[in-house]
Amino acid sequence: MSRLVLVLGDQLTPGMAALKQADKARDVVVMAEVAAETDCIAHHPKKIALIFAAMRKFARRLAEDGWTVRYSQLDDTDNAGSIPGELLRRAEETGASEVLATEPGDWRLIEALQDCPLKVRMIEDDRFFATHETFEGWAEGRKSLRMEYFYREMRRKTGYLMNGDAPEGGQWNYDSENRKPPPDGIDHGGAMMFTPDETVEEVLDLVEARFSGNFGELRPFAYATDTTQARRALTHFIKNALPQFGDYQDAMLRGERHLYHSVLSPYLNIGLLTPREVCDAAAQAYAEGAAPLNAVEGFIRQILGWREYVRGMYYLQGPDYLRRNALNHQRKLPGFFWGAETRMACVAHAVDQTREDGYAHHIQRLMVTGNFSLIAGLNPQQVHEWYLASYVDAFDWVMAANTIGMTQFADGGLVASKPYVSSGNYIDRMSDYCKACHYSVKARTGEGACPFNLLYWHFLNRHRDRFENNPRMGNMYRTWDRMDETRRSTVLREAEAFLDRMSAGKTV
Ligand code: FAD
Ligand code: DLZ
Ligand code: SF4
Repeated sequence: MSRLVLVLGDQLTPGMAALKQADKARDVVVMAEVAAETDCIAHHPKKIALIFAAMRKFARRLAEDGWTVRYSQLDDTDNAGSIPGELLRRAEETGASEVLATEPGDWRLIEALQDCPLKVRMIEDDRFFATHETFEGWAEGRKSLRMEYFYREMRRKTGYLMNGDAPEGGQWNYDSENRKPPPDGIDHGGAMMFTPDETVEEVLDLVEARFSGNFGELRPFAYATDTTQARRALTHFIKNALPQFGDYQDAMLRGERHLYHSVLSPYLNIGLLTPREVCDAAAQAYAEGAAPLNAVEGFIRQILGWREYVRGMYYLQGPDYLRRNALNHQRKLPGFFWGAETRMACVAHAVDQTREDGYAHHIQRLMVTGNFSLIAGLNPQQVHEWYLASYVDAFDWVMAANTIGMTQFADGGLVASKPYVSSGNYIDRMSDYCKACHYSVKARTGEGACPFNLLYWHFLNRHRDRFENNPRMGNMYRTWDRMDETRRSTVLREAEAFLDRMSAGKTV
């Protein structure tokens, strides 16, 4: 009897684990655009378009490759509306009673498949360098689960940038060379973009009709939607941006949406590219002398280190991780995250770019919106949902440790050894935002003082019990304690006033 082979919208890789175990001659591939996935959160329209267009092209590719594919479009009249519903419908049609599924990247969907009345065999997703067993083995018995140690083990395991047992160049990490402020000009036009083809145009019309109320602009749409295009984007990045990736990794510029970042996360996360081919391409550029070590090590660390680590943490920590709120932050997300006016140029710029592209680079996510959310005490679950809804590359498995852990410290310090908080100084050093801001980054208090300056101290003060003995934060508390009493109380009073105005919906 035939079996059903489930391929989800972020599993668009020819050698997916479930496909590997299936029999092309008798099994039936099921792919479905369903309301339960589009509506579980108000996704950015570009994300829905990217996924549907890439799904449709991937289904065609599988069919050309000899697979029997049953594909449901969102507006098909008999669409059952959910992944388990579609599996049941296809099981009735084909007489299949068993499903092969590659493990989804989201506890919600894992649980939905476990509850499905059909027999579902879930197979681990093997597109990653580290299996669940590898990660669990690494984590077992450790007091600290820091990424850096995991990354070193992955370097040894894969051999990337290794000379026998030693790291290439003698160091594991070249970040000290990677914190240059933004350059005056950029000699790179950004990531490769693509003109929509017929399939993409059809999907854009569907998404426009159904999802134009969601936060985010649909057009112009220029993401790659198949592997051929994604590989061109990879080659373009390796040649044009990778050599500078390290130097300006932390920089932010108003006129430069991508700087030297790759914009490959959407393709990696839905399966158009594999992490191995991306790391291979970077390592090869280094071997050929086309990119320096600080750039290639920095880039490979993002994928072999961070990406694998956040995935490992997601499965290791289980579904409850998403509900953590160690700092008990309860403030509601202000309207300017959804596009209402704000006078903070850095936040306005990150949010505008996110609305337009469904993309912002790492430092914008970490040190602008993430940092602001943390120092303002926003509720981490609402913050997580904002990122999940707003980015084309957002999936639960990759976000949880970044939002709940890295940026909001809501896991109490599992991922980050100290909270990623900064005053306006850091943003001023690494960007050109402050030059165009209503607020003054130099002003610590008073009319026009940068809100990051006020909230930074407010955060440290309100969480003193938790952080003052953290060895990496002692200096911050010593600086705070050295300020005179009047200044400290002014900072706290002005920070409170700012938060009150923000929560009352006033333009801040
Ligand atoms: P580059 O800077 O070119 O980096 C190369 C690749 O490394 C990325 O494509 C990505 O696959 C990987 N990578 C880099 N940093 C991380 C990281 N911290 N965690 C996991 N992978 C990483 N990444 C997502 O893929 N999806 C998300 O939903 C997401 N949400 C985030 C939310 C917050 C609050 C923060 C701080 C980070 C988040 N990241 C997320 C990680 C990172 O910001 C993005 O991967 C990166 O900005 C994608 O752009 P890029 O492809 O140009 O990355
Ligand atoms: C994100 C997404 C969306 C918007 N729509 C679909 C869909 O209609 N069908 C589908 O198979 N997958 C979709 N996805 C991706 C899933 O939500 C994703 O597989 C899970 O969140 C697990 O990562
Ligand atoms: Fe952001 Fe403050 Fe700089 Fe304005 S002055 S851009 S709010 S850091």
